[in-house]
Amino acid sequence: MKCRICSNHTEIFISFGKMPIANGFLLEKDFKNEYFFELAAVFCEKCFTVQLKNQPNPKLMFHKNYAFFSKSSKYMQSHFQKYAEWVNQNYLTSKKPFVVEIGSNDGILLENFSKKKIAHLGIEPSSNVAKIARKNGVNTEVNFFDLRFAKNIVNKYGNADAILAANVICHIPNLNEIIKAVQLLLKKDGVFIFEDPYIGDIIKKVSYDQFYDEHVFFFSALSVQNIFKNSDFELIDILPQETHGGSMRYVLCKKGIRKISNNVLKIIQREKKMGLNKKSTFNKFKKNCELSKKRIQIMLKDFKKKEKKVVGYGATSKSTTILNYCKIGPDLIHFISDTTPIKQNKFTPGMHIPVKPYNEFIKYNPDIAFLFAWNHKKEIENKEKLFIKKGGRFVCHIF
Ligand code: DWN
Ligand code: SAH
Repeated sequence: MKCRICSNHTEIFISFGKMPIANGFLLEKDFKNEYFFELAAVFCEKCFTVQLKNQPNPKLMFHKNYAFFSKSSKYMQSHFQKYAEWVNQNYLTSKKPFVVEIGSNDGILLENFSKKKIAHLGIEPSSNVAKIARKNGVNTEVNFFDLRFAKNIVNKYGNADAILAANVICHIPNLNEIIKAVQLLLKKDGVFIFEDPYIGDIIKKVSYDQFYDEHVFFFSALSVQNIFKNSDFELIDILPQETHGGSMRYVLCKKGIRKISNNVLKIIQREKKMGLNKKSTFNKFKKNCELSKKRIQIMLKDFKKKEKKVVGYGATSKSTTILNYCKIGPDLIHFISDTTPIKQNKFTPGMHIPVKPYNEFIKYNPDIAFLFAWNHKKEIENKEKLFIKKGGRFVCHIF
């Protein structure tokens, strides 16, 4: 296929096989109409982006019943509070700043600006999560962010001092158009800041479960520099984040406006050493995914033989890739507990494991919990001290 960024020819380095919509939790009556596509990834040897070969239509993923609510993690709430403070202190210098967020979900980040009475706008296509944001005082427009919509925003609200995004730029396939939209919406001296799961961490940890329908791009500093090469923007800072199993925050502004931090060169050099610009790195990653798959299958079959009570913890989007790639069904994992009401009493996409409310986890008293929400390990282990004390074990494909 052609690279979405530079039109270079690319080839698949890994296929995870047939996959359903990662957040498409469903009822038994809908099993027969379930949607599947091939989840495969390519690496562009020219601009160094990793991307999905096919991505389902965004309307199949982001809609009035979107199943992910950002505020389901306390740790993420504090992360976004700090993110907002950092933006406020470093980048909001005008008298009456205006902050725009792309993919604002339930308002987890923008509520921190709203509380300080700072003018803000969230752009969020999933109306159910947007409704919660509005209820909490976060000004939100229900729409996909694109060039046409950016023009509407400029007309209605004016230009922005800062455009923020977390875990969403990697979701949007027409990224070249998004850059034009950001260019149009931002003030001359404004900043564009986004953070997403980092391909360097994915390679190192073999966290292949970051590959699912919503994540169409996997960025590195090297690829971000190339992606913005032909725009008005330059990369002025890069800040590693612990969130979502290892993320990277990128700060961009119009060329020549601000000083470029030493972090940029440092991280780019580190990435070259890691081989994030080489196809062979991704071929090796594929082999590591296959090994991880075998290990997980052997482990779960062994638990079954020993008649252990095994459940899943956190019906994450990521779990859809693990379950379908490793062919793990309800015979190996009896149910998955999750605190999100819209997921409960439904089945997981593709492998159809029941999803139950959190209190079922406590009632069932399992021997083993597969930690699908491994990125929230610290928060969850803290909450589950009793489970661990009673001999309960968390397992995962990562550790
Ligand atoms: O990029 C994305 C990130 C930001 O969020 C989206 N495309 C979709 C989503 O990915 P995810 O579903 O993999 O995210 P999480 O944050 O790993 O999901 C955690 C899940 O676990 C939620 O459904 C809530 C649940 N949970 C729980 O049951 N008990 C979470 C915690 C912390 C808990 O204690
Ligand atoms: N920023 C939040 C939510 C991430 S999940 C966080 O970090 O927790 C991704 C969100 O982006 C979803 O709420 C989804 O509806 C939204 N989204 C997807 N495509 C979008 C687009 N083109 N424009 C704006 N938001 C989008």
